[in-house]
Parts: sequence; structure tokens; C-alpha cells
Amino acid sequence: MGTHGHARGLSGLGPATLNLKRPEPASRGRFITIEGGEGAGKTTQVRLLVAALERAGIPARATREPGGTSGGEAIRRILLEGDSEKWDMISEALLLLAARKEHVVRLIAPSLAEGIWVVSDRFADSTLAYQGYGRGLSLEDLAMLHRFALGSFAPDLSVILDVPAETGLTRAAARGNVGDRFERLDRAFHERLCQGFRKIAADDIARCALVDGSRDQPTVQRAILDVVEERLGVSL
Ligand code: ATM
Repeated sequence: MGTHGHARGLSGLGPATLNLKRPEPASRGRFITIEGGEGAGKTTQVRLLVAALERAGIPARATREPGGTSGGEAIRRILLEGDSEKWDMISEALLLLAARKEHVVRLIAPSLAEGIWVVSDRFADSTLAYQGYGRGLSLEDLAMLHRFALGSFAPDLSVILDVPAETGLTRAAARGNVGDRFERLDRAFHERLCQGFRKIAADDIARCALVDGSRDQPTVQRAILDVVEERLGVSL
């Protein structure tokens, strides 16, 4: 007659018996990067995407590279000021990787673990494009550095804004934004950069989406939202 019900003690009582639900593990946030050359409109599009995610009830934060943490922002300052030959290419790559490691460990990974989506203005594809295709460092060496610093950590989605070098430079000049070390590099560099970003997108179609960034801002924004909806299964 059920006399030994008690003897089984609490160990026999699973959550179902107690009518308690185990807390749902907080779902991991997604990591989206927006990439592209000069004047591609990344910064505006990062802001618009974060606003759209939040409107859809998805907690999201914007960040940037190099930067995003106090150490990363300090590295940004020393990298961007001065003339374009100020840093040895390898030193430059190592500084960027140091900033990225700080960014991932202190801001990106903890945010994702809390369920917050992170949208970054530039990430690892910028290193492949600028230091690899642009400056000529070996892509294998850069991939090796990435593995050393970050293992297999990668964005869930990278939107690469494709803007012809000429258009991008004209836009950057119109913003009065020709002051930093990278923007003073020559036209051929920016052409290599543009081709490099296209190649990166073509080489990793599962992660990357190439979006024509030469169109007006609302059209580019809608195209980015469509890609995020389609790839990450949300409605924006
Ligand atoms: P923004 O201007 O997009 O904030 O980027 C800062 C510069 O840092 C950018 N050049 N410009 N102008 C590109 C450069 N950069 C690299 O060269 N490699 C990288 O890995 C990253 C993240 C940025």
C-alpha cells in the first residue's frame, strides 16, 4: 500500500515528481561581425542592426575592433596614430591579435554566455584583408596566429560590405576621415583590400555573406537584416 514511499527519500523525487521545472539553460547569444574596407558604412550598419535586434526583443550590444575593452582601445590609439610605416607589419598583427584576445575573453564570450548578441565593427576578417591581402603577410601565418590566440572561436555570421575601393575612398574623404595611418595607404592597397574581402567571403560561404554596400543606407540595412533572418533564424 505504498508504505515505503518515504523510505525512498528525496533522492527518488525527480523534478517531475516535485512539479518543478529545471531552469532552461540561457540560450547562447550570437556573434555577428560587419566587415569591409574604407567608407563601406560599417559603423552605421552596426548601430542599425543592434537597434533592430533590440526592437525584436533580442538583447544585443555593439562593439568594435581594434577596441571594445580598455586594453583594446589603448592598442587602437597606438596603432592608428602616426605614419603608415610606424609599425613593423608583424608587430602590427601581434598588437591586433592582443587586442582581439582581450576583446573575446573580457567582452564577447561573457556576453554570448549571458545570451546577449554581439555585433562587432570589424574582427578577424579585417586582419586577413589588411595585414594579409593588403600588406602581404602570409595568410597561413595569420591563421596560425588566430588559432594560437583564439582556438576555433569564430563569428556565427560575418557580413562583408562590398564597396569598390574608389567609392569607399570617396565616401571616407567626404567624411573628412582621411587622417589615420590606414587611410593614408595608397589606392593599390585599397584595391587589394577590396579583392581580399571578396575572396574571404567566397572562401567561407557558410559563415560569410557578401552584401553590396554601394547602395543607399536603408537598402543596405534591409539586405543585412534579411541575411541575419535567413542565417540565424530570427525575424527582424
Ligand atoms: P575603422 O576605421 O573601421 O575603425 O578601423 C580602424 C583601422 O584598423 C582600419 N583602417 N582604417 N581606416 C583597419 C585597421 N584594422 C586592421 O588593419 N586590421 C584589423 O584586424 C582591424 C580589426 C583593423
